[in-house]
Order: sequence, then structure tokens, then C-alpha cells
Amino acid sequence: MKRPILIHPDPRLKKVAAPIDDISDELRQLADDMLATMYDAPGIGLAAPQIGVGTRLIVLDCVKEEGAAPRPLAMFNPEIVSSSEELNTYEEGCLSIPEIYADVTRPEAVTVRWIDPDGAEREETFDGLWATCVQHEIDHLNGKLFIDYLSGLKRQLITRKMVKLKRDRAREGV
Ligand code: K2U
Ligand code: ZN
Repeated sequence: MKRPILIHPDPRLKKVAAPIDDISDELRQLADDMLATMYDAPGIGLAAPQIGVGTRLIVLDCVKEEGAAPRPLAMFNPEIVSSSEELNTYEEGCLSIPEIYADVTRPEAVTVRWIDPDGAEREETFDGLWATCVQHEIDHLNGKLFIDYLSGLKRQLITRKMVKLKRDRAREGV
């Protein structure tokens, strides 16, 4: 079922998530809950720390073409094993930092190794939006937000806006 998404600033978003040593049914259920939460947001990626779970699990589905079959992926202990020299700049957002968008430059292609829900080790190279998204999600597992790539001043302004947004939401009881 859908879980509430933490909003920055929140110490749980800055912690390094713990590796998973065995894939249990509740972790598979967590991955399903994260996919439901992601699709509902809507988003194209979500990391476990964003719903307050400090474990190394991310989900993503960056299929954007209308009518194309969705490709939901759940990655346990994902790691980037190689990155392209070529870089790509994308205007990123984050479900934990609503309505804020900023350009972030990252390697255009990355090769990722992970364990899938069946416990099989997988390795795949992603490019384009999939590459941007998987790097954004793995950053979340290391307590890193896309605003950490911005100047200190911009980050402070954004953090102040989020503090106000959380205060207003608390008042409205959202
Ligand atoms: O981690 C998250 O907060 C989910 C992000 C992932 C993401 C951010 C930037 C670039 C690619 C992926 C959300 O999906 S933000 C919503 C979104 C939707 C489509 C394209 C970009 C961002
Ligand atoms: Zn994010």
C-alpha cells in the first residue's frame, strides 16, 4: 500500500542506508509498496529512505512513451560499477523536495549491478533518463539529494522554502 513520502529537511533523508543481506518476503512487499507510492506520486523513481526505511532498495520505471509497456524495476543493493566519460544535464526534481527543479549534470550512461527480487544478481547499462534516475536514486541511499549539487546559497533558499511548506502542510493537516 502507498506510504507517505518524507519531505526535506529530514534527518532520515541524510543517512546512509544499510545493505540488505537476504531478500525476505517483507522486503519484496516493501518494493511493491514503493512502486505503488511512486506511480501514485507520480514519479519515475523512489528510494526506501524517502519513505523512512533505511535500507538499500530503490524502484524505478522511466518508461515515458504513452501506451508503452511499463518496466518496473526493483533493485536491492544497487551499485554503479562504471560510468561514461560523457556527461548529460537534466532538470531534476525530487518527490522529497516538491516543486523544486534544477539542472544536474551526471554521467550520460552508467552500468549498474544489483540483486533483483528473485535474489538473482543483475547487471545492466542505462543511458538517458534511466541513467539520470538510477543515479538520483542511488544518491538517496547515500543520503545525497540533488540540491547537494547546487550552490550553498540556492540550497539554503530551497531548504527554507521546504521548512515553510512543511509548516503550512502541518497547519492544513495535510
Ligand atoms: O527520487 C525521487 O524523488 C524520484 C524522482 C526521480 C527523478 C528525479 C529527477 C530525474 C529523474 C528521476 C521523481 O521521479 S521526480 C518526478 C519526475 C518525473 C519525470 C521526470 C523527472 C522527474
Ligand atoms: Zn529524489
